[in-house]
Amino acid sequence: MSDARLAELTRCLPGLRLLTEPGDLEHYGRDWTRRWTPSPLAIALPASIEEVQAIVRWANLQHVAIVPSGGRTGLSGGAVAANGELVLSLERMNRVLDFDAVDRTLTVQPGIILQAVHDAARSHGLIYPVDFAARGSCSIGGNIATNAGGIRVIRYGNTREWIAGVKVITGNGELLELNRGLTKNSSGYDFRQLMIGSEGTLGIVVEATLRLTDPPPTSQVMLLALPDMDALMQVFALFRARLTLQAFEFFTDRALEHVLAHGAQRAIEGDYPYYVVTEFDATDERAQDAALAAFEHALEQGWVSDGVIAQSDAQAAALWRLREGITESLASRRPYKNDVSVRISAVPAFLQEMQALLAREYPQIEVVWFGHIGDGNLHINVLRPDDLAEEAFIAQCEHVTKLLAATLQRHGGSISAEHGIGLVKRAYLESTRSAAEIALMRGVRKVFDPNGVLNPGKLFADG
Ligand code: 2HG
Ligand code: ZN
Repeated sequence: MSDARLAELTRCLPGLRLLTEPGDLEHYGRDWTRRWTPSPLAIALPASIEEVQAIVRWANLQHVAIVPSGGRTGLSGGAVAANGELVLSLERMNRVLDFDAVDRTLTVQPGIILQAVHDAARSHGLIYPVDFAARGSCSIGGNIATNAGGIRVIRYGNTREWIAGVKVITGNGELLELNRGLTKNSSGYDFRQLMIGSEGTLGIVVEATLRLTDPPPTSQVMLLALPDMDALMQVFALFRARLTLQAFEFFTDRALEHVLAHGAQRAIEGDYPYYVVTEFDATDERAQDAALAAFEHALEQGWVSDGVIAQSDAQAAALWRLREGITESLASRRPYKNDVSVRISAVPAFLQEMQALLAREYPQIEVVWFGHIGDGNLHINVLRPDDLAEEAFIAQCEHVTKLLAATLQRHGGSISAEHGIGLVKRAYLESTRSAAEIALMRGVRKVFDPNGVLNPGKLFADG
């Protein structure tokens, strides 16, 4: 190990697992954005809170930046290490530490994969309700760092709602035990909530206590084909009024083409421009009849052109795949992504303006939309044409993002709904947060991380 800083780290922590092979640097230095060339100094894989703490203290003394790292499924570059940082991977700290049946909490290490959290909760007859397609590879620490949302937000809210306590190591190397699982705690600033969504810039999550809840009643999954965009919010209002929704997701015909080409099964014959996958409580016959009645009403009104209801778990999974498989089906194209939100009531007006903007600004470019329309959250994936160079493509997308940010600002929306700001959306933070807010955010960062060792350059340019 030729680097003197790494030699010092090994001297402080002789048992620490450190990786410096080029393959490892590349693997751990990037996330799903694939836009930056990974170039970390090394990868540290601590196995305990004490090791994390010692690494942060070392980083302060040696002036080394740390990139906290979970499953690296992020889409905003929050876990990218492209500037000689030390990647602090929490993947070895991946155990369930405790289940408390009275508190209904599960205490876990940060590197645990979301799917393993789901399985552990289920093994106790409960659920951890935050869920999304990356469940098999994302980690709970990363979910907390980005306040991850997903497909059940409409029913259960974001990650924020489910964190009863966190232990973090601040940029100073201090261990904070925040909220300790309390349901009620009116004792001043809630630093737990401040940590959630801070993208690794205030502290490193080293343990989390998750709230669990009862499993939802039996549900049904429906796929609907819609004739136009206006119908989308009509169907949403109707279904929300008549049914108890667990999810309400939409995608376009272009998105469907990609998932089908990627191996998913077609569920509705014919071509329609928009589709909805919805899941709702269907406890008894009355609830199922209500769903059919809602569907028929939507058909009569002309808001829905066709639909299927899953008759088995396998069919429900196949319908879900049409929505959840979209990101993976596009991944090889390395799309430029926008992840925006407005209040639900502002969706129709925003969609109209956004549609016009995208049609005008991307005339020759394929744009795929989908998302959590019931939360006012849209994902826009822009695909680079083969004959357009990467740099020119990104420049064009950045230009459109600026216009989109201005449109969002007019509608009171956000440039990042659930993926975080990271590196990708850093330049647009001002469209969502006021100058006064950003100044305070920087001030808070200084308090928790005075030397700026935690994920510098993410969220906002340091300085
Ligand atoms: C989803 O909703 C994820 O599937 C990914 O947030 C969205 O790939 C995307 O743009
Ligand atoms: Zn999403």
